[in-house]
Amino acid sequence: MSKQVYQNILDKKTKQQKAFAVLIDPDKLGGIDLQKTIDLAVQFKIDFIFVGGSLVVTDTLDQVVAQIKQACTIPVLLFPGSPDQITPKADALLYLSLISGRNPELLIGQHVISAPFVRQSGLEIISVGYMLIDGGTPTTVSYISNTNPIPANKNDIAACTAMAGEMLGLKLIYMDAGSGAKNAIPSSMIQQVAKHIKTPLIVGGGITTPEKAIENCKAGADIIVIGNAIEKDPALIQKIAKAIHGLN
Ligand code: 1GP
Repeated sequence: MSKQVYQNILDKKTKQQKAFAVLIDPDKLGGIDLQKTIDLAVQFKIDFIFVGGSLVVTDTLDQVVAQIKQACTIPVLLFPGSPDQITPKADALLYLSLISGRNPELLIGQHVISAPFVRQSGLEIISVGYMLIDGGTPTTVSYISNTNPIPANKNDIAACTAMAGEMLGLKLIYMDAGSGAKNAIPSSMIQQVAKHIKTPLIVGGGITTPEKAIENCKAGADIIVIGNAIEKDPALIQKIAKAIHGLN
């Protein structure tokens, strides 16, 4: 099993290079031009493409990943809302444990059930401490996961949760305000978390401007994930890529 994607993330962090990931939700394809998004991602040298969503109700995952892989060499990471959102066509699987919540199914239960299938997939498995942060409005992921997000002003809880995840051996920490969040994660919280961990830090949810992406990178995010805003305006890929890569 290759370890290329995680090594790539670690190398970027070592070189203090900030990265940009575009999130593609297979359910939203009706509204977006996938090929156009891929072309822009290639043109503006996006670092990663995440594919998934908290409620994938269509069966297009396989097809979407195949189309991306055919069109480019950008690493494709699955960001699954449930164990059935897995295809061996991707490069790696973000193997999420929802450490901000207290729903045992999403901490370990579903992992146990899907373990043989996940291993068999041959995907590079990257364990992730996934932390939901209150983004000011109930999101699909908080509803579906049946968990409470960490309050946006509780920086200490976020930092302790991330530290615990790191000490448990999780390879990445992902702070997410949820797709389409009203409020992105406050920079002070990102700063507090980044100060306490060495693990690469992914930040997403409700980021809609290059300014916010820059602010979050400066606060300590290593990878910025944007989905919703790009679905609405694919041209934003250029502006955000310039902003994030301009820091490197
Ligand atoms: C959601 O972090 C991602 O899980 C991206 O969020 O769709 O709001 O950009 P947006």
